[in-house]
Order: sequence, then structure tokens, then C-alpha cells
Amino acid sequence: MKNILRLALVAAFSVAGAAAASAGTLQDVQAKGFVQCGSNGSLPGFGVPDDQGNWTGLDVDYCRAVAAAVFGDSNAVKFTPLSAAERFTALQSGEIDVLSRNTTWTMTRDASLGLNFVGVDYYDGQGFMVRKSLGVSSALELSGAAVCTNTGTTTELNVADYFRSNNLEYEVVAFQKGDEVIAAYDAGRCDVFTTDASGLYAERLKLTNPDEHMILPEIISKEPLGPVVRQGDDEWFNVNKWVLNAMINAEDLGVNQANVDQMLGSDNPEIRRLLGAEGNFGEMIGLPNNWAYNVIKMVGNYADVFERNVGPDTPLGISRGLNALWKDGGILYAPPIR
Ligand SMILES: N[C@@H](CCC(=O)N[C@@H](CS)C(=O)NCC(=O)O)C(=O)O
Repeated sequence: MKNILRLALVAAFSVAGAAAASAGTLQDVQAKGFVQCGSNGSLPGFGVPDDQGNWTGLDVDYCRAVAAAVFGDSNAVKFTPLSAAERFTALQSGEIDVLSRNTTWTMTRDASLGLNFVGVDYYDGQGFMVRKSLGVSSALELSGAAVCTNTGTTTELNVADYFRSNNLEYEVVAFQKGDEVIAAYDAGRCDVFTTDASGLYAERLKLTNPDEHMILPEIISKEPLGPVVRQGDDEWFNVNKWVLNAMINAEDLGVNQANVDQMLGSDNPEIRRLLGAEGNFGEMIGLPNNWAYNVIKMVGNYADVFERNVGPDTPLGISRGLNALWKDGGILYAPPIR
């Protein structure tokens, strides 16, 4: 009797497992031959297409890395530009396979939208930009200000918390599209432009006279940004998590886009596992064993991606800060491949 019950349970669990696997995003992606990635369409350094439709950015490169891991082809990806307000519905409805669009991991989004955050690919925080001519040097001097921001963002909520808890009067001027927000600020419709610090660097480039503006010292929130997938698909969740982890681990191990072929000959066991020379780590996540080699060769490690898109040698000129590795004074750290 006991044995029959056990058998029935095992059967029920394997049916559930098989059903989940056959409805999997990984299989769907493999069948259609590309990853559909939801990204920002107007944020230089993070997600933006050029005139020829070539997409670039840190968030864009993450999706290319997923494509490299799945297909051995970082171009097997299509991008959907999404506003802040559109992004979660696009993922929930299946219009996109992964959302990689300067999106903050919060408890509400994680726990009540049917979504899972893959990890953190950029530690950010919300800041303020003002005209130098306004003559303020701290956000605490902003009482009475008109504040320009995006709807459907954590930004909107943080502004309310910050101004209220500091007993500052304010008026919100909010728009759906990032370009509308920055245009309104540029036209003088508000005194303050507020968003993630990364966004301040990116949006400042769009101003008529960037030098006439300054970023105030206060960072008023934690904005851990990262890719997002649908809840209930652990296989696809694993693929996406381990792509990000592989990029961070590669930097940690000194494996980059320029030296990855040479590193194939390394006898460091961690590097051998990362590059598929030892173990079956690809198989564990339903991918070829050289999945991480392809990510690093075709897209790069975390540092390659950061430097190329937002680093000191780019128009954004952002230093690594919190996004440096744990051993270089930052907080970037990934679970090991073993
Ligand atoms: N990280 C915040 C803010 C994300 C956000 O949408 N920021 C704006 C300002 S930088 C943006 O990307 N706008 C571009 C657009 O909507 O086109 C969140 O997840 O809510």
C-alpha cells in the first residue's frame, strides 16, 4: 500500500516536471531561433538602437550574452523597446522572453507580479540633476521645486518618500517616456530632473547644454537593477542567472574577451569549469558545455561590457564604484560554478 502511494506520488511529480519542461521558455526560444529581449529604447549606455537599428548598451549586451549561451550566436536576439509602464506586462504576456531594461528589483515586483529577478547587473541609486543657475548644492534645498520624472517607476515613489519625510514641498511633473521627461526638464518646465544615477549620466547627454547642469550629492535610494524573467519556469530562470554569474565570475577569474582562447589552456580548475574544459555545467542548465566560453568570447566578461557601454572611456564616463568586484572595493560577487 505504502509502495503504491509512493509510486503514485513519484508519477505525479514527474508529470508535473515534464509539463513544466515542455512549456519552457528555453524550448520556445530554441524553436524560434532567437531570444526576444525587452529593453529600453532610448537610454544611451543601457539600451538604445542607432539609425541602422543596431542596439547597444549594458542591458542589451546581457541579452546578447543569453543568445550566445543558448545559440553560440550573440546576434540571435531581437529587441523590443519598452517604456517603464509597459515593461512588466510585456514579460507577463509572453511578448518577450526576458526583460533587461534598467529595472529595479523590489519586493513588490518580485513577489506580486509573477516575475523573478535574475540577479543584479548594476547597483544604482536615485539622484537629482538641477540647473547650476538654480544655485542649490543639496537636495534638501529643493523645497517648492517642480520635479520631472517618469511614470511607472520606483523613481516616482522615492521622490514622494524623500520630499515628505524631509518636510519639503514639491510638485511632480511626470511623463510616460524618458525622452518626454528630459525634454520637459530641458525646456524649463521643472527645476529638478530625478532618476537612477545611471540615467542621470545618460539623459544629461541629451540636454541642449549639458555643462549648465549639475548632479546633486544625495543618493536617496537603493536601485539594484537586473534582468527579469517569468516566475514558474526554473529552467529559463537558471539559464539567465548563470549567464550573469558567468560574466561576473569570468572577471573575478581574469578571463576576458581578449584572453579567453588562451585561457582555454589554463590549469586553474575554476577557469576550466567556467570554460567547459571540466565538468558538465552546460548540461545542468540545458545548454552546450561551452555556453560560458561563448558568452565571454562573443560579448565579454562583466568588465568588458561595463567599459564598452558606460565606463570612463564612453560618453557616460561612469566609474565602477559599487559595481566593482568585491576584491576591488565594490560589491559585485557571484556564486561559484562548481
Ligand atoms: N530603475 C527604475 C527607473 C527605471 C526607468 O524607467 N527610468 C527612466 C529614467 S532613466 C527611463 O529609463 N526612461 C526611459 C524611457 O522611458 O524611455 C525602475 O525600475 O522603476
